[in-house]
Amino acid sequence: MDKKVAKEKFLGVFPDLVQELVGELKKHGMPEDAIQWFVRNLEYNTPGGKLNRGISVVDTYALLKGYSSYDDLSAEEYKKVAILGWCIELLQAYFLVADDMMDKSITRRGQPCWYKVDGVAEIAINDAFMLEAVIYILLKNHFKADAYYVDLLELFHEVTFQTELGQLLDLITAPEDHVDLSKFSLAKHSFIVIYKTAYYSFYLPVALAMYMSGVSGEKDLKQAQDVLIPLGEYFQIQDDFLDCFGKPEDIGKIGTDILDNKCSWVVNTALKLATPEQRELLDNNYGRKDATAEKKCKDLFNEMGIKELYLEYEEKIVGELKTKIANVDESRGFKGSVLTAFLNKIYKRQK
Ligand code: GPP
Ligand code: MG
Ligand code: MG
Ligand code: MG
Repeated sequence: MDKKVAKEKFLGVFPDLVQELVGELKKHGMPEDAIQWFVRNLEYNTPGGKLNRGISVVDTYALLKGYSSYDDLSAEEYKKVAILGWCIELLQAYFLVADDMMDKSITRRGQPCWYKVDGVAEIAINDAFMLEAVIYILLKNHFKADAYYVDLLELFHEVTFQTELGQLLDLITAPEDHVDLSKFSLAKHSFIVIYKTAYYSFYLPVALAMYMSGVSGEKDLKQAQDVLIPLGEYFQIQDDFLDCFGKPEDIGKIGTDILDNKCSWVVNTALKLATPEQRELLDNNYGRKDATAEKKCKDLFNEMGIKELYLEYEEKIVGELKTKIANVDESRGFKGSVLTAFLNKIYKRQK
């Protein structure tokens, strides 16, 4: 399926869900201005991203069912699996609205962060809660009669909690106003990115598709998790690497991790190898809101060969992931190709 066509089809489901949720507010007798606010919250924060997570629920489901194209799914079946995809996009919207307030960010997806929009401010906190709450309304409306309904609920709750654990550690490890590199380590980096990103971005879409397709025994969920969690960690390490070494015209943003005192893979790798002099340079220049200090850190990272270490890491992790995928036991209907599809999407990505 062509990527653009897949996205268009997925986006085509969203207006129906907005209408369905508006119906829920009407049942409660909410006045028109409140309904309009809610619709604006949904539309501003949910469909504007790449939608990779949501679309991969549909793609994974089709692969597990042995369908060769979306045309093999009935309209009803497509809508149902797409709703699971939209539930991840709602979860992501909820996280990002809240995260932007915690991080005091200015823009997101090329527009002002929701809390920065005129008249929104702290109401964004309630809006974030509502983005989360409607996940469970959609699940109830569309999956209550299915045997795996409780599995879906438990999965969303568990993954949400894991993401919150990652967010907590992220926030207390790199406070904005206080640089303390002794709080950083590659082990802490690994914990943060696995909890903050890998569970909801990589494991969740596949696990949802597995429940809906019925290929969801404990052993198979574990096989998926054993690849998708390290794969999600690899994805975030790429993100950290590109923040420092990627070209803005490729990555579509200007990296700010050094200026922002981020506990990124790049600085952690440098800290592990730094001589006392190099460490002092980092202590004095990392996380300062200052372009000259940022340049000194970048020059040091180049001098220390962080780029080469990244390429070494990449070959090593990809080799390990390929071996794990090759050893997947497909006897119960799970397919290694689901995992290969994810790996191929990110290997050597420049953006
Ligand atoms: C974004 O990370 C934050 C999350 C994915 C999780 C937020 C979790 C909550 C429980 C609110 P980031 O701040 O490192 O990335 P970005 O640069 O996109 O803001
Ligand atoms: Mg943020
Ligand atoms: Mg954050
Ligand atoms: Mg980043």
